[in-house]
Amino acid sequence: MPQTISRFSLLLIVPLFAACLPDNPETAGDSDVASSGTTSSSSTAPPATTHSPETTTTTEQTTDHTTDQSSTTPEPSCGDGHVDPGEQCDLAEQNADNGDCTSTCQHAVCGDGLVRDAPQNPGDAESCDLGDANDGAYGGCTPDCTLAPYCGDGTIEPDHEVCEPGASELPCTSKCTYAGRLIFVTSATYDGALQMFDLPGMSDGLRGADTLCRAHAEAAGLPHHESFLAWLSTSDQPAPTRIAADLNFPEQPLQLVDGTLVAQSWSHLLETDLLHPINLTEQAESFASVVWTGTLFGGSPASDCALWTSNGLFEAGMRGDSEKANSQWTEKGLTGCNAMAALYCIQATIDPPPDET
Ligand SMILES: [Ca+2]
Ligand SMILES: [Ca+2]
Ligand SMILES: [Ca+2]
Repeated sequence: MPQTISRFSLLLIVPLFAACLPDNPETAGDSDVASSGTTSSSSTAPPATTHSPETTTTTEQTTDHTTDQSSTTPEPSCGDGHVDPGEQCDLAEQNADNGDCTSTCQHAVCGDGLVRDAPQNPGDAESCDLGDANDGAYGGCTPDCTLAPYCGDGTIEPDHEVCEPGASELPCTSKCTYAGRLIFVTSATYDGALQMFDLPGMSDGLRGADTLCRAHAEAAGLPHHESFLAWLSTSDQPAPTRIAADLNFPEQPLQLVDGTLVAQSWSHLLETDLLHPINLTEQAESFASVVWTGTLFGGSPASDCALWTSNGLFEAGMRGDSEKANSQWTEKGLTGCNAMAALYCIQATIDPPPDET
């Protein structure tokens, strides 16, 4: 009987104990939060934070020490006076692009694009070096690094020069052209009415023709384009007289825009046949054309299409021929003013000629 009681009392105690268990999960939860909070607090503890800067300081000191060691053993380099791998030479401070050893520590050679001076060994010196372009073309450099033909070498290269400074009869410029005035035949043709009514106060077509010449010269980029005058006469204004009034250096030759000589001087233009027909335009293109001149060979006035104001069939004008070097360059014959013809244009102002040497 007593044992039975004791079992019964145990059965009562277990449910009572179990009744207390629902509180345990809450307790465990509080414990986790408290534990987590404790972990966080310990990770931000002052000792760890204090330790980090000490570690960094130690690393910096080590790095400084390593740098000091490397500066005492320099890396091989171009300019240190020793021929190192990848270098053909090294003359230290004497390395130079015009020297025997280049600034990149390579032997100076013809074809490297650098001009070697070689003052100690003139035979090794180069006059030029255009690298891959050492092809001997005019004005350039030969495969041996000597100068190709150029203006100033004393020899006239006909494909590129009409004269050489100091080696020609007439003064020659530094561009190997004569220091002459330009003359061209216009690349366009006009009828005999050359008057421009938008030019105020004009009583004849001469000024209109001059304006056309200047427009052609300017469009072609010719120097002193504003000074060009038309080789054109009226009965009271012969071309030689009105043009000569504006000429500077009249003793200089006349030449086509490519440098070809036409006349040795202004006076020769009036007195003798041309050295070459005036058959190049302002754009240096050949042009075979009749040309309004109103001027006989020698400079006297001829028929002028009513002062170059008429394009009438029954008015007449004197014309020349751009393919002729004899008197027909200006005096080929009369034709009706309704015909089309070009103009000869002469540069009045030229640069001073170079001193003869
Ligand atoms: Ca070196
Ligand atoms: Ca060279
Ligand atoms: Ca030459």
